Amino acid sequence: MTVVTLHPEVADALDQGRPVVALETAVLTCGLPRSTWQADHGDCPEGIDPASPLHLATSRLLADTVRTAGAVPATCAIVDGQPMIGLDDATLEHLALAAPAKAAPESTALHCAAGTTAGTTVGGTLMLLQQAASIAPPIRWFATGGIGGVHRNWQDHLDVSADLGMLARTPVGVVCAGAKSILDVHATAEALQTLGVPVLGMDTSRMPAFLSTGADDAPPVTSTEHPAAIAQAHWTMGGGGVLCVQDPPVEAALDRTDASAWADAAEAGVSTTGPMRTPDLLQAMATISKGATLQANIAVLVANARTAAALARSAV
Ligand code: PSU
Ligand code: MN
Repeated sequence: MTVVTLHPEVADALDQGRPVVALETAVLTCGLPRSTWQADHGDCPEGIDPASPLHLATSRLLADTVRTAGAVPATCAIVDGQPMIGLDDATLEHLALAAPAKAAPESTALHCAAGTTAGTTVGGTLMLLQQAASIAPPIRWFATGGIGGVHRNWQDHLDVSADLGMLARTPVGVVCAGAKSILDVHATAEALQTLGVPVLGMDTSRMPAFLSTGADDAPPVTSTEHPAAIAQAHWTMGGGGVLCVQDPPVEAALDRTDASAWADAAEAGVSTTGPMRTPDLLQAMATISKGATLQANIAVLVANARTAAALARSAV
């Protein structure tokens, strides 16, 4: 039977009741470029090693951010068929060099059976966390950039991320900047409500738009300063995931009009269906915006990792 491997540092932290934050790796294997930071993208984001491939440098930065914020990073992936929670740097590099693949809820078991290597999506990461909770104290906090959701034009072609279903049934708090702007944000908010996922706004009462702040017509969220207490109550009542949303940091947020024009252009130019749809849309936005979406995406990932660490600390 495939049993998830907990890195000893993560296992010790959980046993001792210290804060742990889970990180996904589909953003590493599929969501970010494999080239180094390019000068024509503008200034290299702070903390990114300009000599390393951007996807690897970002994953390292996220783990460092969690550590600096006082929690233990639990980076998740399927490595040569083995589900792992907590990766050392050599394993992270192995993952970064492997062929791009993502392990989502519908494909995680397939990667395990085939012995392949893949980054876990939000939904895939939640599967690993769920299994880990049967062998160790549960990991309750998890950071990503923007979750998957209901794609635009769902009326013509139904494409809904398996992140949503997995989120609904896994008692973990996911910190994000809403759903990715390449999606139908209103439809995603409705789906979250249908699935019974509380959406808690941190310093915002509107669903953030991933790389820009939530618009006036963005779906309202429950504005709260105490997401950890609400999450705990939700879990005590048998609830599943809780979505904690925050706007991108002010200095990094994209102009809303630009961001929405880039998302529209990406949607119009990408015809991919299936699991590579989201990565292709993100890549198209990065190209069209000459790297501006990459700058913002990295800033959002870092800010969310920091907030998840603060929540994990407040909860222990
Ligand atoms: N957040 C980012 N970039 C990403 C993702 C999240 O800033 O690439 C990934 C997450 O792993 C998320 C996935 O689970 O995109 C959604 O993909 P799909 O729509 O195929 O479910
Ligand atoms: Mn899909």
